[in-house]
Amino acid sequence: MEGRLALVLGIANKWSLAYSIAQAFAREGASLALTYLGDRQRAAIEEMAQDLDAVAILPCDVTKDEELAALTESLRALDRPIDAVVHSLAFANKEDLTRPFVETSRSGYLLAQDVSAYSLIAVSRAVAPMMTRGGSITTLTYLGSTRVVPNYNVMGVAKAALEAGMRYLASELGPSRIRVNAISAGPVKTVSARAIKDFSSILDTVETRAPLRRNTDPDEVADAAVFLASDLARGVTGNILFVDAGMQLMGF
Ligand code: IMJ
Repeated sequence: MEGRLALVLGIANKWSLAYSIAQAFAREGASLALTYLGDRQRAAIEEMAQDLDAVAILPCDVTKDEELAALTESLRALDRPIDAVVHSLAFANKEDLTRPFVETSRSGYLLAQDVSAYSLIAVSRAVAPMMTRGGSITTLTYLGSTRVVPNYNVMGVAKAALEAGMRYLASELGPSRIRVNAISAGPVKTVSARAIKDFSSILDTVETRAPLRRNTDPDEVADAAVFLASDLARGVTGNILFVDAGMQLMGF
């Protein structure tokens, strides 16, 4: 990844998958641009950005068109092509991940779709003009898009939309030599996952049942992200790469 520039969205703290991914890109020689949500997170990621030798730390609330427009301008000002984009962000209201799915409110549904699915389209549009030598866009998804996972609820519907959006973007951006893929990661104990009821029992189940008999390591997800962004994956677009110790295979 020497000489390449990667934009990583979604680092909230040092447990974020986006942080593991940024570290792997840095290890492989890429330059990094990072985005954060709100002033509180700027302080939180500043130190990580320094360790990563990031060339830019930019604000980006993906629900705000003005911030996306400002992101485009800040990236344009870097005056160098962007080669890789990693979209690693999602949000749903806590109550929509705990109460029965049938109780999902219209506003909760729209919020989950806006942050977790529409944002891939909006970010792609914002950065594509700088991807002048082609490149790759990678998003993070989860099995709950296609299978029912207890409590995943409105996020499952958002991930289904995210994956479909990924395929349409892959089709449309392919002629510009931009590949678009998703990584479907197994459960990882991030801060956003820790908030989830019975998460430890989900991790225990994976350890017992997954073909590799263990959970997913964030570094495995990060290495897969480097692969997808690299020339090694030059023929891969519109794909979902499962990095989940094989859990996705199991029917029983
Ligand atoms: C999330 C909810 C329910 C079950 C879950 C998860 N399982 C896994 C996750 C089994 C692995 C984590 N995941 C894949 C997510 O996409 C999480 C998204 C998320 C988490 C929160 C928690 C705090 C909050 N809103 C959230 N929005 C999205 O307030």
